[in-house]
Amino acid sequence: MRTESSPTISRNDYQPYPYALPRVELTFDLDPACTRVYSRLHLERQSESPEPLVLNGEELALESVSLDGRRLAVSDYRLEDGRLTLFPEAARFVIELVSTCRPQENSTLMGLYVSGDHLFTQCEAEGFRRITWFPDRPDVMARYTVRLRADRARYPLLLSNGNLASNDELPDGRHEAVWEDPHPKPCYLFALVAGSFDCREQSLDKDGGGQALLQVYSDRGSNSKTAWALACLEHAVRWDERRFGLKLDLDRFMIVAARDFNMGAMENKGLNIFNSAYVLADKDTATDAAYRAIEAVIGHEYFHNWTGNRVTCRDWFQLSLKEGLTVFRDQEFSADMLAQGLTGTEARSARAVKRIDDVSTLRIAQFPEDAGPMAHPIRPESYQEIGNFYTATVYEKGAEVIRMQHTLLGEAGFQAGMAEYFRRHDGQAVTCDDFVSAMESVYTRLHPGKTLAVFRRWYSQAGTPRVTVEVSWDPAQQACNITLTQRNAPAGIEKLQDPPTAKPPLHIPFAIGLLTREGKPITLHHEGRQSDTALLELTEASHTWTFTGIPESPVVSLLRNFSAPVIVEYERPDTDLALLARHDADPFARWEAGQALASRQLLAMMKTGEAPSALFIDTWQALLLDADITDAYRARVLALPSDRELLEKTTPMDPLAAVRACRHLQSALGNRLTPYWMDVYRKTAADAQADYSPDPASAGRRALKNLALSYLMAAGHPDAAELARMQYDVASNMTDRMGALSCMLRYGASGVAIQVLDHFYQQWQHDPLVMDKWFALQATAPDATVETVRSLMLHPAFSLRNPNRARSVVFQFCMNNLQGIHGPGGYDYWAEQVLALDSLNPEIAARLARAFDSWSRYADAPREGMRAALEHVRGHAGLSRNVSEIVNKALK
Ligand code: 0A1
Ligand code: ZN
Repeated sequence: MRTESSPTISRNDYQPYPYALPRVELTFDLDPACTRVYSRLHLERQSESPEPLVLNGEELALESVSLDGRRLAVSDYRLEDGRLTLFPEAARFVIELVSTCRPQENSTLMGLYVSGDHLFTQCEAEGFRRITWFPDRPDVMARYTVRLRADRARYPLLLSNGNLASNDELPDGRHEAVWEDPHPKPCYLFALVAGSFDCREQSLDKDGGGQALLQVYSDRGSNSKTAWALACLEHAVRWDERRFGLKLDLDRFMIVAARDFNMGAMENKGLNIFNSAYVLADKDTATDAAYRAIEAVIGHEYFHNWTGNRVTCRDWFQLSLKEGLTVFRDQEFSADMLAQGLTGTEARSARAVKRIDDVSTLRIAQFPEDAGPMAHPIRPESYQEIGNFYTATVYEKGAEVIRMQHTLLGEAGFQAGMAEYFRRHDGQAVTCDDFVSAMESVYTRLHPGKTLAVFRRWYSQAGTPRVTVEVSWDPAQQACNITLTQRNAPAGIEKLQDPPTAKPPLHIPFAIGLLTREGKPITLHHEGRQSDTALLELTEASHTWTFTGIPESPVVSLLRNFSAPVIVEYERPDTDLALLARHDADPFARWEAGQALASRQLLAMMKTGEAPSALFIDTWQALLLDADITDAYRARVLALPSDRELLEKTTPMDPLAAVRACRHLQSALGNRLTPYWMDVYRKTAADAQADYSPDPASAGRRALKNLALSYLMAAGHPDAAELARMQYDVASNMTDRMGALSCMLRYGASGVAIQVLDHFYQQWQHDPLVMDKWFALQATAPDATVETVRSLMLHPAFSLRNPNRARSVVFQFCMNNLQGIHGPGGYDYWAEQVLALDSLNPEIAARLARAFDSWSRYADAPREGMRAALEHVRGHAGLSRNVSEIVNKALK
């Protein structure tokens, strides 16, 4: 729907729906041009006296409405602004509706749409109203019976949620499948799929008895690429049984891969629909990172079956109830999969690799959001378009808020809290507060007198807290005092309030450790426990803790395992960071110290062109030579902060200087440590020809090899280009092929890169997911300009209608190519693409519109350029509600 000024919806305006809807019967006459939907809604009034019945609908043609079998006249109901209002008198009644929609014309990919030769649905958040008139809100839960009719030759497979009750022939070459879902659900979890697919399946013994059928459906001809997905699904089922005690409650669990999909995947009850990028993999087409991402997304959607589906959200302000919790669960699943079979330090560093990746994502995607015009608490207070609130804050910061509860309660306490949550709320639509109350009941039992009252503020306060640290050591007392002080500055629109809202302190679990000057851990006595790590609970503006029995002035290891989503401010010498980077027993904090040291080098380079210090080079050398760390972890600690991370640390933001500094430091490190990189490269490359396996150890080896190659290439080592070319030529898998090719594009001679790109194209042009990589490599190449991406968009394989393709070119250039987007014509290109996408797919357009959220933090020239581009988009007539909310907030 297009509107100039959209209404703002507020959390506090929530009103329960006045009707219960125990049963829904839907019949679909499926046809891509025009699908007819017959709907029977069994309604029961919840109040004493008559209430209007309001149903939502969008882009539908209404053919008839009946109430208890009596057809209504147009004067019996009201139809306006996407709302159909009826005035029933009875307390229980049945409404019958007939309406049509047009899947073929639906480029938004919300509701019922066509992708290739298939029909798919996407209903979260408010897509069901594009299928039929309905109370489209998550707190109305119903049992569904769904009858699907379609041409058998074109749509041999007809799927919906639940169990298949029958599948019969109809006249005229049509057939009909009837699906019954025994679980009541909100309509956002409804799904249907029609088409011709390959299927890979296996049956699984359910915990507690019985069997379940697990199925993965994909485009014809792609069955050889679904083995990993099915294996991941089985791992996810087993993991949820083992770690959370949560069992599969279905006889059949289906995953279907779609080429055209707005997001990663969707947790529809028993019938998950996935972006094919998170299903299809084989060694020739998918990288190690893609394998891990598939595992994470399959886990995520499967875990929603309990956290989201069995217990769902009362309203969309509670989105983080299901998303934050489910991201936390998928992060833990991935970490456990990485650490499988390992013990001790190795297991801890395997888990740390996942933690490092998650925290990097948080810092790149969520911290800027919290500092920008779209800042919102993990439970937003208001929105114009809910589609704009599937954000890093709701998802990733939401997961951090769940993780802090896990840290405060411990694994056993957290699991007890989860059990209590399901005991109280299974089958209900609830709030974030309900979740915290369940956790609090356990927390208070474990810690009499303590509550989560202060902790709850994480749900209502936006912004990233800053925690300042002061440390002193008292030689006479052999005591170390640590003071933590938190600052919660106004965020987003709060800044505009006069006076800005004062924000009370949060409950921050802050894990620390102390090391001797030789890098040995010091045992801490804290709250009756002895450990190398102490968990400080900061609940006031400032607090001081004293540790006794500390024989020397220690080096402090701060925010271990990133125990809270905060920014730490602490002045300390480089030598302390170097010591921590070499010796901290907490693998996350150890990585963090190295990154902090590298960031200082980069910032100094940006300011004064200073060369890297000997201390820094020595530290990297020590990390290269440390025999006790794994390849995967080594690849993380030796990598430099990205240009985007660096940019976030500078004021005003100077993108080109950030790019230059990163490149310069990488080449300096490559040069100074050449023999070591070469040694690492040769050792890790030795088994490149071994059979490919995506297991963590092999993937870690490949990550380290490709990192070594990038340092050698950056340094311009005389053999590097040849090594890259050879790696490309002999690669037995896509990780090595992409590693080599991206190095060539980034650091190599452009002639060679063009040749290899062409070879890559000839080899893979038939595979859309690989072609996405081919497009993305070019859109992110350092020398890519607006002309480069414009010509990529003229390629016959390019289409703005396919979100993956749009992401691989337009988004990659606008969001991941600092030189390109801030170069000539970049901002105009962005505005043009936002508008072009907005006329097709507002959800996707609004995501691109957010590329300039941080415009006001840039130096003068880029700032004014971005502002002008935002103004241009805002001035466009007929902007979608999605994009209009984003650009209006950006320009406030
Ligand atoms: N619930 C899904 C995310 C999702 C949201 C909206 C979509 O359509 C626009 C699709 C998926 C998840 O968290 O995986
Ligand atoms: Zn989710």
